[in-house]
Amino acid sequence: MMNRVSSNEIPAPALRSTEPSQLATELLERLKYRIGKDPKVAKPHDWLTAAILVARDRITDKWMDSTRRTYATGAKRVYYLSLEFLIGRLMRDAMTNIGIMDEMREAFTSLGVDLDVIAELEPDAALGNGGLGRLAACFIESMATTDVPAYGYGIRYVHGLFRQQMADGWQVELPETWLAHGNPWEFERRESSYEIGFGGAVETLDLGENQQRFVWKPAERVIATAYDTPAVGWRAKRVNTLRLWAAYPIDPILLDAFNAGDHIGALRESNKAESLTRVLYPADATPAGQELRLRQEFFFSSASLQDILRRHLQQYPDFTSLPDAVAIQLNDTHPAVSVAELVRLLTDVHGLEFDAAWDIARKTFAYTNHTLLPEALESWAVPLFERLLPRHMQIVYAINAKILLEARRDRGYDDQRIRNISLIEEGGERRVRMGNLAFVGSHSVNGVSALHTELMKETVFADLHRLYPTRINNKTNGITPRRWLMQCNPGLFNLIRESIGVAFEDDAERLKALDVFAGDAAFRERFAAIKRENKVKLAHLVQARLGVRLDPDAMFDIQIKRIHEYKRQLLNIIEAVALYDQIRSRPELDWVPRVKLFAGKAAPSYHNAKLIIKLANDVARVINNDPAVRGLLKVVFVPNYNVSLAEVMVPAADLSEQISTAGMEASGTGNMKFALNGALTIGTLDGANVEMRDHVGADNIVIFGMTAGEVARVRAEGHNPRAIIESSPELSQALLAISSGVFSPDDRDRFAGLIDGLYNHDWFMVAADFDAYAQAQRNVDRLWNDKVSWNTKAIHNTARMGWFSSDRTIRQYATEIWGV
Ligand code: B1N
Repeated sequence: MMNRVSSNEIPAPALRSTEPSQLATELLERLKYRIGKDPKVAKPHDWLTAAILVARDRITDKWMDSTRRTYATGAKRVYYLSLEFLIGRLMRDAMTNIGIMDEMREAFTSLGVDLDVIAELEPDAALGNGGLGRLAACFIESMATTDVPAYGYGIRYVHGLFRQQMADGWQVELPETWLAHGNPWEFERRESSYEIGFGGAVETLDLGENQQRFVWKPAERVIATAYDTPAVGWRAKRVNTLRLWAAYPIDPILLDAFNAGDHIGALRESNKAESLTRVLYPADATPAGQELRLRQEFFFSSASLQDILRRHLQQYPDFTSLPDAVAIQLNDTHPAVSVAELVRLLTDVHGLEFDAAWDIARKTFAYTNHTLLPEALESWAVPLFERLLPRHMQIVYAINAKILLEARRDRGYDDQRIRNISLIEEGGERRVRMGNLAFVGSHSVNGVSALHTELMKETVFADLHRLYPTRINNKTNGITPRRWLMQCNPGLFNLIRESIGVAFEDDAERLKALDVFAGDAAFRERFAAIKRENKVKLAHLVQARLGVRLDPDAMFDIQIKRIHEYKRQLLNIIEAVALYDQIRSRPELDWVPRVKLFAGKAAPSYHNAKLIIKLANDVARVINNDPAVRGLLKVVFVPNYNVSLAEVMVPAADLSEQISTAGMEASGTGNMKFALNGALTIGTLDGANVEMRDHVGADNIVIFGMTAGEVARVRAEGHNPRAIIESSPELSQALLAISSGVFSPDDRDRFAGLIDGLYNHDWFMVAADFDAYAQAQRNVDRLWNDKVSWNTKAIHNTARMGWFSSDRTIRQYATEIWGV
């Protein structure tokens, strides 16, 4: 009757006070009753666990509210299927979003503990490689923020992305163990478990009248068990669920074998099952073509779909309503086998006709493409696919027959076009093309920047685009401004608040109001002072980790991302060498002091990428120890790049390097993080850089180099990189120095092969773009010397980057693809 909380009930968190004294009480309570420790003997990790439990409990009531609200309103649910979620730390994010950050810090102070020290102990959840996984993490946060009822589905890898160590300048990979101290964020859901099959055979049951039923009898089965993590949005409007699957054996131990004395054999099945979700494949924009990868993809796709269908049947009588109640977004082709699995579940398990199931699938799925690199487009050898997923192979053939018939009969496609759109790559080894499967099985296919989307239409999907001309659409990537401004750059965040008020906290495009402050000298000074403080912080980190002293008044020029030839870290390093030459030969000139910082991981099997890391370290050693450069140039490679390191490096950048070969970086999202935090970009007209130029204005970004069209033309017509190199004395000299062993006296030929590649084919246009890049860098130097102008441009960048909020991206997905 009385709608009031009685005194012996636990008040809902909204009603619970956020007074530091109340939070301190809760911390002590968690410490005692959940961890079993007295504050006197509590270790820092115990305090971390207590802090997370206090935050998590406050989130949990909101979480249940959100779930109830979704049921009650019958709202459409969005499922984001992704093999990667590169989350990083969660505690600061969660506390900021529920609005208890400052109070928590005070509560900890009252207990004699420093929250900032404790927060550093939280391991990064590194369940992703790079941009694709980080985008999924930003989307999870933005879907909660924009009140979209959503679930993220992925894999609970025991080992996330490897830890990178340097041994004599070479990358060494070490296992990452984020679960070593347990994971207080997650809830294990034993009741949400599904069987996942592999291999075996398909039985055909003849039902008469030309009717057949197919029953897949898998040879192997494992159990998928759910682990849920709450995902809280800004101001805790909504809390969604990130559901990650772990694999377990059906029989944890084979008792017969054990009793017969075969103690190892008794655990073989168990080990095999658990190895499925043990480790994240460390390949970024490259295929990880092993069988275990296909097993991971099918495992999490099948578990997620079974979960989605079960939930649907709790609320609806059958599956005809599925496309109205459910939207499933495929994050790249990694979950594309879902298309066949949904058709199988609907027909073989739930008894629908093939055509009805196919129609439902197409209306339910949407697919995001993240790369055009031909070597990165996933495909599976037919014999492997057939052996592991025999029923899905049949379904792929059935879909293919349908599509090819339509194309040939209704649209007059010739043999060449038929070959291009087929789900099966013929000629040589036959392979299942996962991109084509995802394309035909979806009602929407999107790219991640305007340029990338246009190139999708012109290249890999040209013939499918002609067949389905309205299917391809663009959704330019975004980043969450909570993590990438509010949390990582509190100095700038507070200055902005003080200047334009708090409206931008709920609508990043309101940052525009900052634009006029670019003309205010006092504001510029404060903006610059905050940048300098962030640089001091990074300098401390570099000093502590590498023993290299950095001058915070030098320009911090930063390139951080996965190491890949197309991203052209090599171009940046060669330019550093050329600059080094110039400083040494003309020391009397007025050189701008610069620190070139690099960080990023290489795929363990990517030879050239690892060599590029070694080159960066070799060049750094020589330059940093040469008294002739008088500290005017420093080069630093910071090991073990991850989300938490990015949170320190991004706010400290003056210059952001976004220099991929035009046409090759689908979008980039690091580019957005830097510009939002007031760095100027030096970049090519690639990915989202193009749209960033449109938003910040051509005067506030430094663009150089060949366009995507020019790159395509040169590649088609062939070019002569040797002639280009020989006509550029600066470039020739730098390449000669590197290839002749100036930076590798212990192994003079170490880089000869790498440099030969530039002379002989220069696929990534490093030589072709060098002069334009070097010239652009000297323009950057000139801008730097005019501090008023530099700071003005930096402020314009921050003010005009609001559009790149992932809230905007998610709203576009919601209205234009998901219909929510
Ligand atoms: O996805 C990001 C984009 O901003 C980047 O430009 C793009 O390179 C990145 C296989 C990938 N594309 N493809 C991958 C990752 C892991 C893997 O196993 C491919 N990552 C991207 C977000 O749209």
